[in-house]
Amino acid sequence: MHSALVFRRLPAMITFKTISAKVHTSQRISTDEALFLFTSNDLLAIGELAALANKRKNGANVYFNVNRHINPTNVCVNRCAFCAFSRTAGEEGAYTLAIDEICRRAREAEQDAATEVHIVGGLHPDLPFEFYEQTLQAIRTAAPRLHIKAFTAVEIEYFSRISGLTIEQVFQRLISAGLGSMPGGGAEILVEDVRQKICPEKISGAQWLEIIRLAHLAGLKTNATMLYGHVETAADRIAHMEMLRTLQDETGGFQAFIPLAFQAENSDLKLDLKGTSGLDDLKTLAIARIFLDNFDHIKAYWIMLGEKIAQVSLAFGVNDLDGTVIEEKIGHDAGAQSPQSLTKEGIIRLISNAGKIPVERDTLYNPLRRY
Ligand code: V47
Ligand code: SF4
Repeated sequence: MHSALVFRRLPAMITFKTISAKVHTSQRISTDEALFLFTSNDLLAIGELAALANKRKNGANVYFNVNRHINPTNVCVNRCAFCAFSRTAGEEGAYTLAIDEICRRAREAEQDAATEVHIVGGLHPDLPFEFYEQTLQAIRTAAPRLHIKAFTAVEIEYFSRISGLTIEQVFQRLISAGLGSMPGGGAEILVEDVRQKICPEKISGAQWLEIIRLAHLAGLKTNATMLYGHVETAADRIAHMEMLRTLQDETGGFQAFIPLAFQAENSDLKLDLKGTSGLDDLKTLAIARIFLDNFDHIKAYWIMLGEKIAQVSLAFGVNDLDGTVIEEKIGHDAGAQSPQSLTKEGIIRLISNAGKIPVERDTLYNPLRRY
């Protein structure tokens, strides 16, 4: 009997040993294998594999930069359920910074030896596209040595809607005004039914990916984040990472992958959610390092993780600790217990006490100084 049944190939059995063999020989692991790792509680074994994958790419180097976050406005028409930072126009606590104030903060950062400003904000119902364009131009004049990393894919899509420009034209205008690269926010979980629960007003996962693809084609490097620890499953996290891995195969435009641990306070999701555990944080970072074989950098964002987990993560495949940040609002409005900024010396200490080499980098990962 020559039926298809007889000759069908049975799926290979997934064991930790088969995954380990793949990582040791630099082979890509499958989504099923990543799911297997999420169901394992052998954190140290997963961490060891992630550390190996990281060592091959980055040796003992751990990167950080000296940067400052500026959030021009917290007024946002989306009001995502997980976001404690945003306000409706006119609500108590709503603010919008004048361009002069944004420039003052950028100038101050440059004087304090920052190399980057990281600018993201809400989707304001009244500000025109020119406000954002002029903001970039004004920063470039006020603090010409700073690299401007600004605007998520969500903001870019909004700029296109409010200006009538295509996404490509928005990029051209912003790059001409001084945009140097983009952060990785707004990705949340790219799976649609999760988005419907946590951010129904936000652009779809497919739109996020398409705008990032166009950013990469326009020559901008970006990061990619993943907001985890709310209503999503392990399978959703893997589907999210799989979409990023596929796009990275196509464009090569992603620099770092940044899992963002959900902070539950003051958000509309808080009632039945507590946020993440240290074990989940480390496992997620380690699996990301193993699964995203085409990403050079896995970043532990100490603001959401706390300094201690961020430091321990350096033994679990992480090779980037973000930067000094200076004034963080998004995580702290949602109850993050970390400090609002770290000094450069503080970051260097975290890294060298973990037995790694602190490397100050610029936004595009050119090393500036090893400590
Ligand atoms: O997109 C919002 C997240 C992001 C909460 O690219 C929350 O270098 C946790 O993207 N709990 C903005 N997270 C921050 C961001 C980022 C941060 C640092 C570095 C980079 C980079 C990017 O913050 C949002 C959203 O996913 N967020 N609310 C919350 N309650
Ligand atoms: Fe607005 Fe961004 Fe907060 Fe969503 S996460 S409400 S888009 S500021």
